[in-house]
Amino acid sequence: MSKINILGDNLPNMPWEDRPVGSKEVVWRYSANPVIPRNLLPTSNSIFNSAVVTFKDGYAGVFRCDDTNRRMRLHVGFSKDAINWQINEEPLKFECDDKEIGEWVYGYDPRVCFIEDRYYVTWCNGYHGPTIGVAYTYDFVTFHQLENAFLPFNRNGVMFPRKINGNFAMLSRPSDNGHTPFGDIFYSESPDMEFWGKHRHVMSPAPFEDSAWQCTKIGAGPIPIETSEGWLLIYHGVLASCNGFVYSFGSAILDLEEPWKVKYRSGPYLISPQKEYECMGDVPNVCFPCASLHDPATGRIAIYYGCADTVTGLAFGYIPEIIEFTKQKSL
Ligand code: BMA
Repeated sequence: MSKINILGDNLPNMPWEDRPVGSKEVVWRYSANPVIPRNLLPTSNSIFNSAVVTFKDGYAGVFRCDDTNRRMRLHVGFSKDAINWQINEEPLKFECDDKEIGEWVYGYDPRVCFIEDRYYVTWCNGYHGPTIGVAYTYDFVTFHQLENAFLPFNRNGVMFPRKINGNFAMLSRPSDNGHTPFGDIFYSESPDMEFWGKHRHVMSPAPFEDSAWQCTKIGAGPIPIETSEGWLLIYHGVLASCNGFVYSFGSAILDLEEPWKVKYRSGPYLISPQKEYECMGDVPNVCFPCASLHDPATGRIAIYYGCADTVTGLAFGYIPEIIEFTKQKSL
């Protein structure tokens, strides 16, 4: 395997557990999963599909906490080790210059991306149906909400960690106002984080015959990771089974300067719902990744994923191995 260059700051203290002895899995689960229980807050029904990043000398995150009214809310949290989290009991409140945009309806499935000097949050924002909300923060205390990136209906807005072709760049997944039985990943650019255009198609669901776990719809997961092989994208894929949707995740490698061009895409999944906490919960059979941490020096990656729309799990791997797997098993 030739040496792969991975971008990002080194993170020697990131969460980690070695591959279990005898395991041949490319990505393996943390033995202490789930890392965030559903009732971490007195008012939480479930905590899942959440975003974590490095912040100061530790970590911060934006968490999807559905409350016991079953309202979808975002909460800020902090951690020293990225495993044990203190999540604010009060939901996150965005400051917004525009009253109409700033009116809170619901929010879920956040992603957080550090670009240049600040952290951007994107989430599925209720505005006459789901669309992509955008905000930024420097300190995880004050959040400034910007214009919604797209028209409804859209989900899974995931930013790239640097400008591409001089513009901010985002993946998204146009959808419908229900549980969307279709879905392709698209790419868009913006010069100012307000006006989005230059929309390009990235990928469609795979043919059932080739890779059934991703044959109904797909959506970007964590922030893509820049490597000398291209952007490593972890994404979820959905199979419509006779028992409902099944959410797994796999990997793709996108061209560095034209990320709508897919270089490789894994046929087999990396993780599919198999453990009890992934198969049982409010929505059974869901593994839904929204964030990762990585250490370029060792190639380690920790992937945070929602389990059964109820709790949050962690999985580990080595980026060079995931890239090799993606290339070798590409569709
Ligand atoms: C999707 C989103 C996710 C959820 C998944 C499975 O449409 O709503 O938040 O994890 O369905 O219910």
